Amino acid sequence: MGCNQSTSAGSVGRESKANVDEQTYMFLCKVKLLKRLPQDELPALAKSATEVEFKPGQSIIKQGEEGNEFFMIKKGTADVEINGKKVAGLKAGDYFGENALLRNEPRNATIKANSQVVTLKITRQAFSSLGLQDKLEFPKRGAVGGGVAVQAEIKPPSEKSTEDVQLIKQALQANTNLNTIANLDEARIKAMSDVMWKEPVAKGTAIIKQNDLQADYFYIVKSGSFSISKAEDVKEGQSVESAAAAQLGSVEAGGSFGELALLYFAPRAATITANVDSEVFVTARQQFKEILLRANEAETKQNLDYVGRCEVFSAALKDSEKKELAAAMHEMTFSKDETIFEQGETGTQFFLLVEGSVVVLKDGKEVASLRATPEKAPYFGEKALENKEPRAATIKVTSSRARTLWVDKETFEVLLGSLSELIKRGKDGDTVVAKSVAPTAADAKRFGVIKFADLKKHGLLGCGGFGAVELVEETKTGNMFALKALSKGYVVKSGMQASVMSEKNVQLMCDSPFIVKLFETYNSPEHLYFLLELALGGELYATYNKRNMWGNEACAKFYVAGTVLAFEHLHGKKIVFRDLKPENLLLTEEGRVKLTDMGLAKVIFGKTYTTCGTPDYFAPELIASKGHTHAVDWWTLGILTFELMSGHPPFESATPMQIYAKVQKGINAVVFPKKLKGDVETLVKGLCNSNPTERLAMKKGGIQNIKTQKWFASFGWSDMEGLSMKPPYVPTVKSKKDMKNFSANKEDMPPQIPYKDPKTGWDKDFATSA
Ligand code: ISQ
Repeated sequence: MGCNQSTSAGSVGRESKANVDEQTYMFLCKVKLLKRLPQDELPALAKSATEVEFKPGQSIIKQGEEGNEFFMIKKGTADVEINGKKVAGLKAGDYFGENALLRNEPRNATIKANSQVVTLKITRQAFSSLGLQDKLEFPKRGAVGGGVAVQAEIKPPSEKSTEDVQLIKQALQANTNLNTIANLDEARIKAMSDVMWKEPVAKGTAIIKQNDLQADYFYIVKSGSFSISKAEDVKEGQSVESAAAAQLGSVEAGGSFGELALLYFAPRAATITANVDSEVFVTARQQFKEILLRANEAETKQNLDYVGRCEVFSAALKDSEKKELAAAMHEMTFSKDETIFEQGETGTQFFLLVEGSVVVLKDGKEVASLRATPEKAPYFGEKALENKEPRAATIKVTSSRARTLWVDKETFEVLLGSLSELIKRGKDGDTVVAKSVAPTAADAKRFGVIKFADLKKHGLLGCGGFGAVELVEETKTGNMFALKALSKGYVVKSGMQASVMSEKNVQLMCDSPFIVKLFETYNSPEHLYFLLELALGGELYATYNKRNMWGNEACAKFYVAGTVLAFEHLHGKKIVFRDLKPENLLLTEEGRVKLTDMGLAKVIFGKTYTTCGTPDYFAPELIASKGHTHAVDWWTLGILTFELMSGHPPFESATPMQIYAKVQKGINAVVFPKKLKGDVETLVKGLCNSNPTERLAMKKGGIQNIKTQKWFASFGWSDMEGLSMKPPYVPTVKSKKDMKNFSANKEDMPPQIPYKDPKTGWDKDFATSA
């Protein structure tokens, strides 16, 4: 019978022994969190439930208070109140507070009985004394935006009456989601209105289908009406959180839908069907992105102007080269008395001073002073574009603020070639200046040849994303690996061909103890395979959930530091990772951490534009489609730090759009839990600066700015780098075939779609071995 019959602190109401009946068990079967448990665990859990009664008007839980109890309503009704306002009603079969079974977290709503309410209560203590935390399986949070679906068809704009233009304008302004992802000024509204075309939709037509991969359009209803429905619309036993997220209803003339598709490619979240013969105005994602990028063009034009103000560039570079350079230059700002660099340092950056003034100091003596003017952008550090000599002088800011644009030697030479050759050639010369070739997978050091036929499968380690990961043994050597298989049919259907090829190329470039190594790739008629370094300690996300490691500072420091070193390696090769989250960190059997999944990683010089990543970890510039740089990774590091220390990401919300709205408000609007006060808050805020150029590691000092943070004050970075630091947690791994730290759920497996070769040759260079 139940193991916890006493009223625990914080719980109010009259409590009695639970009547462990079929009904309790049936209730538990519907709870989302508990669906992650093996079903045979539920009867024991049902037995631990206690019945608690509440009088009308009594609060069952209170917003802001931390609790360790989960409730299901057996009889009666209750109100859900957020900030004193009723937002929903609950009845028998509904439940709330399931997260309290896992961890302390402030309740996000008050639940108040509005009649005599009988609840069933389960405490965290009961839950964990049954060992259930360990048995829960947590689905990974999926990344979005990776694929490039077949280019959406764009139709010519339709003629629009004054009323149509007005309707479009009002619809765009009224769509709060759209205004979250873009600053819709008059010019952008007009641009969107100009490109939209009209389409009739016959009664009963589903214009958007839930889970549809063809998700490229945004619609405004000109006439008629549409209803919204979701397949997983579970009414009975629905949690408060999912009820709030469902937002089902209808859209009438002047309304709009499908705005998430304007941001990135992701399957549709609901089905939208015409109730009557209707008409819509339509625009495609490509068109929207182009409109947003016009603001970026203005920035590039401004940079081009600055490049033109620099004597050396205006004499040496052709117009096309100046443009290319302007697009690749990054901004860095300094305040008075700061040094931009110091005599004797070795530096790789060349600077243009575009605002403010500086002095040049040699051996402590001022030898020159430089000032940016509308005609002239002084430059310094040009030797860094030639060789890695120590800086010949110190540059110190004398104005209250100085703004610079910088570029490094590698970027410069990959884009344009050697500066001295370009100077020799001059802007009007016609000798060809060779560009240096960016490092590619072809230059990568390989780790020996492993044949597919020599691999023996031992079991499933995981599934999800695009395929399954199996534990395999190279029979000749007894060496163990992880073999990831992707269904070629699914890759093609979801437009992932280019990103899968890039995943392989990028990962082959990596050789770091903090990144899962790629040993071989294979290509079979139905699958592409990645043969990966094995990490039997499990995924960090699952480990944190099972062991409730959230908030453990020693662990967080160790894993965040490992990620910093992984990023140092990647960024050194100009690779931006773009999908940091605890799901993409694995533990080795020793407890060391390794970054995995290069599905969204990419080599970039300058900026890149595809909005992708995992919504909880999206940086503001990704949401605003402004173009992004390596700075997005430092943002995600701040989110990771926050999540590991608190148990949830800072902008967590029920829907992606709600996350984006919070991200746009910024990190300073986030209430930091007590555990995150002080040095860790400073680190998170230094990383999650809304301005990408202001993030720690993007500023002067680079990654060292993170390593020297107070939060890392007593952290042995060289021990960490040298792998001699003792890991704070060592997973149990009994043998080289022990898969107990993994729990693969076959339901998460993506559909295996039969492959029909499109004969484009997209996969011909995939395999490194047969
Ligand atoms: C390495 N070891 C275990 C599991 C894995 C899953 C994905 C990628 C690499 C892995």
